Amino acid sequence: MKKYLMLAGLCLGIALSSCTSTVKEVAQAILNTTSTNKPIGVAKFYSLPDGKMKMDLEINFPERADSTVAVHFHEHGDCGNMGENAHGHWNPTNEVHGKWGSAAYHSGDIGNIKLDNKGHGTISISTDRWSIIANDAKNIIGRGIIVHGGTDDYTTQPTGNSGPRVGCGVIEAVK
Ligand SMILES: [Cu+2]
Ligand SMILES: [Zn+2]
Repeated sequence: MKKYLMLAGLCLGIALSSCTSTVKEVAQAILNTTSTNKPIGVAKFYSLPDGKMKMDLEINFPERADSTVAVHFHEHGDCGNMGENAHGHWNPTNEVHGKWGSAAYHSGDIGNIKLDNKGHGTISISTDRWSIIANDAKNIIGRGIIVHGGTDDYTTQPTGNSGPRVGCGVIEAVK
């Protein structure tokens, strides 16, 4: 009996320790301007205990102070050619472009982010549309993140008419 109790205690201990270590950063993207390759933000991705993933995106882009920028995940993790090499919106579920959380949208349609008078803005999103599992359609590793110089109208296909590609980063695994 005593042995079983000890075993139960041990299992509980393991469960607790795995519980406290589950919210860990698993991926990150450093965003730079496409024109001068200057840092303008960072996206950090976390695995949550419920299997979802969370992104904390922070933008510091003084040149774009008091404006709204649109952010999307694009297909390719290549920021060359002023961000054009990132290609179109990443769309693993074959949906139309749209507003995050609406009836249909691309899995990287983060949408518009308002920047304050210093060019600072943040957004946090938790979703089951992303993973970091190799060969999974939902795998975000290696995708591009594009910051656009205009606003996403959430309607125009397939881009939201979001304007030029002013910032770019690549989602990379954090070991
Ligand atoms: Cu875009
Ligand atoms: Zn889209």
